[in-house]
Amino acid sequence: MADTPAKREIDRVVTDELSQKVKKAKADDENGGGEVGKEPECENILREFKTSNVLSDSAREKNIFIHGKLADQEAVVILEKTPIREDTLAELFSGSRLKLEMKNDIYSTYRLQAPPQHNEIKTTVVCPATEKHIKKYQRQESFLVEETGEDYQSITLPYIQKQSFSVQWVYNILEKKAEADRIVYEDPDPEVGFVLLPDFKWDQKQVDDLYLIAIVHQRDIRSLRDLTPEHLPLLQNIFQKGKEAILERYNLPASKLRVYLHYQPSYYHLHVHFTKLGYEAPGCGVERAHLLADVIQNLQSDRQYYKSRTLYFPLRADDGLLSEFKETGRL
Ligand code: M7G
Repeated sequence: MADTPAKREIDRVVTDELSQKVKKAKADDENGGGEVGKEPECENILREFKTSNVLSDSAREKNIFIHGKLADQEAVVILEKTPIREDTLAELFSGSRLKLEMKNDIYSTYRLQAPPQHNEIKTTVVCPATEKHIKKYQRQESFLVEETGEDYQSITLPYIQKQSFSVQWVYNILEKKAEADRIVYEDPDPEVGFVLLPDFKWDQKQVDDLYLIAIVHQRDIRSLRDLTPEHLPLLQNIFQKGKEAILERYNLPASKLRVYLHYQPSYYHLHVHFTKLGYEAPGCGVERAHLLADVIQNLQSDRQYYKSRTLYFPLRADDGLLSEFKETGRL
């Protein structure tokens, strides 16, 4: 990809936008207080965005995934309407314009035009986006795959060694080259240490959809399949300190958290998801999420658990790994 001034500007703005968000003050209750509108304004790089096609959208989730071009580079833009927060209601009621749609007896419907600060759309930009990113966000049928320990060695491992997403963004976080001001907690120990920070799916405006990830400092653990009892101190450390940090920062006790790993993950550098219980985060279903508490117990009771057990996971219709499973007659 040519390193043009336009590309450098997009890289700079995208990186800044992802990393410059002001560190959120401790939320004072479960609904989340927090700072709003303190992010620095930046140039509107999306003015130049040229839509190619809509990859998927959802009226219920109020989001849309768009494929297009930004300064001649492939890009994916994700737009998502954010939840209405209780602490904004007073301003919303007093500061909005109201247009009557219809009135009938005791019923009336309106279109409320909120003041700009209460009318934000969470926007994620992936640029330059690879073919794999475009596929990741495209609506697709899924198929459940059954992977034995041998299948992992002979099919999955060779595939992910040549085909997986870059984890440069992970290294940027670990090396404080990006998102350093968003870190909620860090244990710098090279063996059992990790960085805990908001997942970029979470706008941090309300605790109701809390989503953080703990990224381990060790760089050679790809996924669940690499875990052995030697990793128990690491996993227990993430579990314990992650829960403490979330209680401290967001006033959310462990009994309100869903702490899990994905199999298959999108990014093969071990990380743990912390989401609020009750929030249906994408990928929290039983076919993909493995509770960290279960992972720890499984390794305690069987050293070979994740080497030998058959694991099940969904793959999308156009996933290259699915083709490999089909070609070897495993599906
Ligand atoms: P995963 O289980 O590998 O895959 O999780 P998934 O994306 O299919 O769930 C990786 C997690 O990292 C996801 O929850 C992503 O939303 C999150 N994530 C991905 N990127 C590229 C970033 C990033 O640049 N910054 C942050 N903070 N989170 C990210």
